[in-house]
Amino acid sequence: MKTRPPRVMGIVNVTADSFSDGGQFLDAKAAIAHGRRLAAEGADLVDVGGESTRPGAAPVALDEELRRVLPVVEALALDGIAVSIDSMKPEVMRAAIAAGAAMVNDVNGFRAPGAIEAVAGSSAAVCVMHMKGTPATMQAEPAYEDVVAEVAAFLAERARALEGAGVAEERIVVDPGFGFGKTRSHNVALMRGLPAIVALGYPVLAGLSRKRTIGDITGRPAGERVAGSVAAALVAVQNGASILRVHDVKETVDALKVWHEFSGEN
Ligand code: HH2
Repeated sequence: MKTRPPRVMGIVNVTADSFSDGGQFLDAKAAIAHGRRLAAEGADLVDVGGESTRPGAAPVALDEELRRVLPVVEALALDGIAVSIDSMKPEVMRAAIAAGAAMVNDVNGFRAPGAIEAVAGSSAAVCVMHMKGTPATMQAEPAYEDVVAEVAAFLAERARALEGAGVAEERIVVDPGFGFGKTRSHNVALMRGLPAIVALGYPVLAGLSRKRTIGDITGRPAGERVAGSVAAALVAVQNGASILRVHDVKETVDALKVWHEFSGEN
């Protein structure tokens, strides 16, 4: 049984090419203002990323990623906002923690050399996500025997690796990585099978906001997937998710309030 209401993580993409909001917040000022807006709308934490992970996205050089994210992390953290850094690069993780980030969100599951070491000595929370392949290749016919079992086994192994390096269990969050090397039917299986991920014993983060599967189900382009995304977020909560990573914070927070009141559940 969950004991706390779900948390909402608002997304700030300091990128030129994110799939739903690329280019909108590439400028530090615009990104900081957006992060503040999301916090004011009720985000419990704000996830700052400087490299798009959309299928086929071009990698971003280390210097450029640091230049994009650090001023944003620093300004939001100084405001007292809980900031998560969305990066696969150990150097970015370290610099963001030094700038005040409270969480490191790695879509690569801390598999890069040095990634575990970058977080181990800090007190930052860590989000370990499952991705099959890399953003460049991940949507090229991803295949699983049993997607839920394979994702759960991966997350358990990565969490053990982090704990082995001294990251306390309480600092770890796991995420099945909706859309990262998954077809629509894999995403559906993971959503229905989410309780098996929850059973690993770590809080589960779910990120479905505006993603292609929502578009496939509704027939809507990325800019018109808010209602579909909110519905997905509620199902994720029903299935045990503790943190929802969303672009549309206000709408998600409203939906959670109504859900909470009517269902009597967290
Ligand atoms: N999804 C995206 C990026 N980071 N992190 C976690 N933990 N879980 C997710 O599902 C997740 C994530 C992709 O969404 P977005 O940031 O909007 O797009 P882009 O990668 O194109 O910037």
